[in-house]
Amino acid sequence: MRLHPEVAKALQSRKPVVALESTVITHGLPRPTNLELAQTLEAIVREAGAVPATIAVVKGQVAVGLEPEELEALAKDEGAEKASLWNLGALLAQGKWAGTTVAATAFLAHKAGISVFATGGIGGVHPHPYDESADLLELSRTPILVVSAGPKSILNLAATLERLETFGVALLGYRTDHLPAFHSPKSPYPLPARVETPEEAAQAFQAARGLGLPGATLVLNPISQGLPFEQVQRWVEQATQEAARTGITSRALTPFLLRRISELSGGQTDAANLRLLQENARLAAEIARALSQGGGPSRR
Ligand code: PSU
Ligand code: MN
Repeated sequence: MRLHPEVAKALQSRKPVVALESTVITHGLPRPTNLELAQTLEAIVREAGAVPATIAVVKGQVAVGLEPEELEALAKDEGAEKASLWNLGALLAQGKWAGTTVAATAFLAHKAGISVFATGGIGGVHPHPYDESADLLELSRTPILVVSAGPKSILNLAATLERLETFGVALLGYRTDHLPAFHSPKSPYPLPARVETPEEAAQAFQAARGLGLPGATLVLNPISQGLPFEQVQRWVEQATQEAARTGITSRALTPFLLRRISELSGGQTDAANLRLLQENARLAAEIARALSQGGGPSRR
């Protein structure tokens, strides 16, 4: 694992750092939007006073913080793999390039000593065919703070929320009482806790870490100008039926569904995805700052 010098320095001096995942770059968004977005997220984190650490697999090495040329090469590489926990070791051994999922990024960021991580939407339980993201299990055993706009809208939200509860993942609605639904700011499902400020989110995370709770704290940040929930559900239903009919499963399922609802919505879901990613990066940087001002989370 290679720590970028700027990231290493920030961690040493307890300056705020925000980890960013990279499957959204390699598999979540169309080219060349993906590169622009990746660069924009890093810039947003910097503007908000934190150091960005985009995590990816670069030529068989885990990189925590990428050089600009590496970010560009990753975004342009159509053969880049999707690194989750089940293939991470093999991808390293084989010298591959890969985007890291939420599961892999959370694991690696925590290992590197980073406390805050921003993504778009987390993976979860798919309605059909049977598929469940490794994000859920990893979030249950990695004490890191993750900012997302909710589980991705292609998922069975009720089942995903149940899983998060069962697995003991701490959930904080950011200025909301209901689970945000990625492209939509609100779903019908109530959350167990709510915070109003980055400081309150940081305090809840520190309290959980102080106890030594094993799981992540998920800050759920509703998209500011989202799409109507029922509308998105209709696109998702059609895309899901197509996936079932054509036999798309496993790690190909999430990328297929995201691309298909983007086509069905005339690009509206991609526009929403870009917006929520930027909003989450900003909030994550604010929380990272609040954490570092509070002395940082107590370590186990
Ligand atoms: N957030 C986005 N777009 C994405 C993802 C997240 O806005 O493409 C990625 C994340 O890396 C997440 C992955 O971990 O999709 C989920 O894939 P799966 O369901 O196969 O675990
Ligand atoms: Mn899967």
